[in-house]
Amino acid sequence: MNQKKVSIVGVPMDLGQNRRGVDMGPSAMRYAGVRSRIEKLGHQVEDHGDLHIDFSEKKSSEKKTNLKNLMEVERVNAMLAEKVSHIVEEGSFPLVLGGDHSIAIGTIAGVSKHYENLGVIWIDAHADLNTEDTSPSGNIHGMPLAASLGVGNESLTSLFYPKAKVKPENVVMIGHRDLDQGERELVKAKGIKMYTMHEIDRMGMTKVIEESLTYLKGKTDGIHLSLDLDGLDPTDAPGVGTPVIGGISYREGHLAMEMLAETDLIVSAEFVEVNPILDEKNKTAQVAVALISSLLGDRLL
Ligand code: 6HN
Ligand code: MN
Ligand code: MN
Ligand code: MN
Repeated sequence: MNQKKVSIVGVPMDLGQNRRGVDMGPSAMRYAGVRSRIEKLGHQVEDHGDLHIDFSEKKSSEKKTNLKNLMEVERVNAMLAEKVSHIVEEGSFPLVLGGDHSIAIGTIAGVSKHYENLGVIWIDAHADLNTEDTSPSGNIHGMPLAASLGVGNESLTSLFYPKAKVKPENVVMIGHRDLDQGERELVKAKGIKMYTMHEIDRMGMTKVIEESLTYLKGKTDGIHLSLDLDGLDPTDAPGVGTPVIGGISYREGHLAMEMLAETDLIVSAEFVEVNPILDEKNKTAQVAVALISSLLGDRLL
């Protein structure tokens, strides 16, 4: 893989969901050696540190909505979008460490500003396609993909700039096994390409990634990877707030990252939902760092 400039941004966000501890995700991945692993690959790394989150705002938002902590989630995502956009402008690769998945709204907003047709590969147990009307929880981490497609509350859909950030035909979803009814309907209505665990079981990860890249190649001018660690099986990634059995194995995840690295189409990535309080000896953060390393070109030989 070509040498890159890689810019790390930590987002210790835990207001997009109910379980405390995911705010420590960026520290856990730093502790697991994310920077040195990337530097060993020959890339030049700059760590921008963590964005500031105002945890005191978590009580209730002043805007009348059932979206939990909307104001602070919105504020942090706007800051993140600005930061990520700046990193792209500098010609560096944004690597965002979460934090809960609500931060994908900001990452994608920042990257998509620079791409006419940004592709998104969304690896997750969940679809994150809820809106305030369909959400069973009011948790914004269940909504970032919908928001990026321009569906849902306007504070989220028009963040950073007032337009949908990605087109449904430029999205591929992988690893799903827990969908809410409204999410199923949105996947069908928008015709979004989705490889659930069923397809991974039947086709194997190799074919899933090959097909995904063929699908996105040509019509996209760059691909963002949004990887929720709960996409992996809880035996390999136990430190997540919403685990679902029957997920992607570490080996399959590792293979997927290596195949994405080979294409050189990935322009940005985020690794989210690592929760050290729920983890076993930082295992999930170590898995995340191993996947990051593979995505950025790590090979044995
Ligand atoms: N995640 N679909 C559920 C909800 O509350 O909307 C779970 C979402 C989980 C989101 O893991 O990023
Ligand atoms: Mn998830
Ligand atoms: Mn998610
Ligand atoms: Mn390997």
